Amino acid sequence: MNKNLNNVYDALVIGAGFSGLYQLHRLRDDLGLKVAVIEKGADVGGTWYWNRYPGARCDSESQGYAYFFSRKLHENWQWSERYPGHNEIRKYLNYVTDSLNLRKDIFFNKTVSKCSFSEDAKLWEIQTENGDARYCKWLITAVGCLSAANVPNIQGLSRFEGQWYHTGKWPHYDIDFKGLRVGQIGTGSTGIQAAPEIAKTCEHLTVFQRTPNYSIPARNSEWDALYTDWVRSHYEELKALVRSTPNGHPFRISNNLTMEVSEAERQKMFEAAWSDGGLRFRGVFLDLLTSQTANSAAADFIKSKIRQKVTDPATADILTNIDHPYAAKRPPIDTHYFETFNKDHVTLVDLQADPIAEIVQNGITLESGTHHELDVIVFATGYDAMTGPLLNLNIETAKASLKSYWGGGPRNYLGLAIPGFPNLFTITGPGSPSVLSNMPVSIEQHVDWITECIAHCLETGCTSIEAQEQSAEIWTDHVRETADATLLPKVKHSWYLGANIPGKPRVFMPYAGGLNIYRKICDNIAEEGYKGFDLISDKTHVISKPLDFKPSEGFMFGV
Ligand code: N01
Repeated sequence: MNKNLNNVYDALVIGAGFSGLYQLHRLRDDLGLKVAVIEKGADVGGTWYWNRYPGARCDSESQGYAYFFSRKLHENWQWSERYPGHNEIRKYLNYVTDSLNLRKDIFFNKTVSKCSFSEDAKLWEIQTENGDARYCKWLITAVGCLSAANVPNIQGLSRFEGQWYHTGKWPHYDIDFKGLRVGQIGTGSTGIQAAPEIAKTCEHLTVFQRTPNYSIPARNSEWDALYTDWVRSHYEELKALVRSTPNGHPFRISNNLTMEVSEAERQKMFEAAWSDGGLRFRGVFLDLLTSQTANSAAADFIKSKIRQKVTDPATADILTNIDHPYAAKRPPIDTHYFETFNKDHVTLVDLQADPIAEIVQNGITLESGTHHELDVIVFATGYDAMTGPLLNLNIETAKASLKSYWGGGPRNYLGLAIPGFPNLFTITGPGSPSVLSNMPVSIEQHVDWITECIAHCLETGCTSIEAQEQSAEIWTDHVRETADATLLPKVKHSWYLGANIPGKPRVFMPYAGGLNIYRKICDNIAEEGYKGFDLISDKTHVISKPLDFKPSEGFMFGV
């Protein structure tokens, strides 16, 4: 180790998105620690630094997609639309960065290549691809759940003579699609946002659909001055709301059960939710994700709406040939997605009927031999979600690597800490509500918990904290059982299960018990002296807190 005073830190944070920025602020400004952030990109933003594809916009509503730790930050910021666009989110994160003077403690353009723990020095060594190394006692990953882009291994891509892009690594300049024939692979939340925008300017758009998807109209609109004033002056109410809902969104999930209202009433309620638009649709009934009958009612309603929008019945058939429960895959929301297929220059290709055989110099050829000539291919093909960004850090100790420990799928305690990896915390790791919730709200909860945990260690002279193996076993079982109580694991082709990545263990990754319940569990564990963790003091006295809690005293599902 080539350590000197300059490259040894109390804490290092990897990633400068929503989580890394807030974690830096809390550890540096509240605990007074020497902290730095190591960031791959050239600026702050995390997910939003990379996701600049046409139509990139957050599906969470603006009034809830923000930090709530500071009234001042809240009151001095103004969103312009119901859903924040990617440019505006970057502007917001830059505003927060500058307001809190965070930039001076961020190293940009540095990709972490390895994190190794030295048992002797009790320090993490963080190496980057540039060849430098930094050391810290506390290591916090803030790498996001959806940052490892997945470009599928389709034969022939290297031969393609046009341009190709992945939505999650979009160039930082405008691409002019005028006069170009574009092929888009993927119809998840991203593809559903991108297709209508690309279709506005390209000569021809061909959408290659493997799995059709439900989507609810977003009904985006500009905020008027009255609403802006309302949001600014209702900071406490909004904060209390997002922190109390199971999904962290600024709306409540109804207590109504789908089949306990009459058919007429049910249709009226679906219609009202459809008109309202966005992820709120999921909240119209309590049991949409726990009852197949309830879910089928919602699914039938949405399919009938898609049919009304799409003029060609054969195209409508392909778009509505959906075999999974509504919202069991991440439910997209859209602006004129289905209507895009009514345009003469937009073609839908059903890959279930005719899969891609190969990519050739001038386009994509299907197994039937049908060929689509293309100038551009857009991969809206998602991510090696949740575990991918963490495994890419090559985290290891002398005894184990994270890759080997997670060989059978992620295993940790609260999604926050991993046995055998001391003083390491994973913000929004697998096993936490993360992608089933409004991310900034989940992020604040994690960062606050980690900060209080480190403060506790500093106050009590504890030099090392590590999740117990038994805690990880109980928590991992609880995450699985909670998901099994819903329709979520019924979708076999879902990235929640890792099914989109060849060879990835099929394990349901996010915690489906609801952010509000999860928050209580985490708080109780902290209040009881970090139950389920081993805390080791300077004198190597082990203060072990055996885990005896039963995590599932409640259950509520959040989107
Ligand atoms: O990725 P996805 P995404 N051949 O994995 C298809 C978040 N997000 O980028 O379903 C052909 O959902 C794949 O098909 P299938 C949100 O959490 C947030 O759209 O595997 N097709 C699918 O259609 C979201 O869930 C916002 O059969 C292939 C698509 O590509 C997450 O990001 C906005 C293929 C991938 O869909 C990921 O969404 C947008 C192949 N070889 C996204 N491989 C916000 O609001 C994959 N596909 C914050």
